[in-house]
Amino acid sequence: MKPLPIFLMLAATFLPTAPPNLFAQERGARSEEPRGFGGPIVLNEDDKPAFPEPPAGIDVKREGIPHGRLEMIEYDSRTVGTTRRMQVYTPPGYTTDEKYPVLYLLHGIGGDETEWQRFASPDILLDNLIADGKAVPMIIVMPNGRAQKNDRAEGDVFASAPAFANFERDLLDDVIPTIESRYSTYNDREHRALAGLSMGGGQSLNFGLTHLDTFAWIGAFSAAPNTKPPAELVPDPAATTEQLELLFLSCGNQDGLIHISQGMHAYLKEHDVPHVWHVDEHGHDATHWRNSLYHFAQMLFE
Ligand code: FER
Repeated sequence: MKPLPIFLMLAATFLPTAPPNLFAQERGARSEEPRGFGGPIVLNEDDKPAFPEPPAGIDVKREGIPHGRLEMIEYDSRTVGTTRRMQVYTPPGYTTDEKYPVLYLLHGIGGDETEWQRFASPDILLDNLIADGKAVPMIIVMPNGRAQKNDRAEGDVFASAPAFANFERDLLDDVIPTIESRYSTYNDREHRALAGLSMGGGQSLNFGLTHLDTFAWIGAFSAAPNTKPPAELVPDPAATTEQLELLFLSCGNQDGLIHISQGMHAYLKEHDVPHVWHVDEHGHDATHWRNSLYHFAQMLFE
């Protein structure tokens, strides 16, 4: 038997019941949402919601409103040396007569380019927000953040952590140029957002905060331990503040990884870097990620 990943051993120590099954999500079982891992959880005074709970049905398809389109595309990655896949949402009425901002939306350690689809239906969620005038029409790109030749979420998914770091070059050198050559996009930092869940949240902070020349809008939902130390990501708080349009940090108060987000929040607060700090009542789960996307998307590109 292979040795257990360290986090599973830790989780087994802290959790009263069996560790959450990361792969329950793989089977699309939304009802089996893990309630967080890693622990113990110590909450601080300002670990509070910045937004109310969203109404029910935020990503339920509505008839009688315009719908966007979701497509799977392929691109040649020079970084990985393979043909890779990503999903692209184009908003209702998408036309090459106009230009659109782009949100790059990253998945977690057990997922791939289809994972967001299992947690939230981002396409339907955006259709609904746009119909209600709550979000601007935007393109959403859901790439595969595991930049290695076999990028399937197979075997010990924690062994692929280095590939999540390699994705920085794939994103900057391959994914973004592909999107900007094939779609009608604005190609400047003010019109690019980077956000993700868990491992993808860590990637968004690691890549976004060190490439503010590329992204002005950054979101991390339940950022994972791949997040680099805050002082490394924000060595010059005044310069970061100057460039950022939005830095959005969210986490559930039942998520055993909350110390990662708390550490980032504490550093930003201490150094007066404006950011959204949203702690809700959820865990390391689909509801937290779906709701975070709902709140984050409404703040983008305004
Ligand atoms: C870890 C615990 C969790 C870790 C990554 C994760 C790299 C990611 C979880 C997810 O993406 O859901 O120790 O280390």
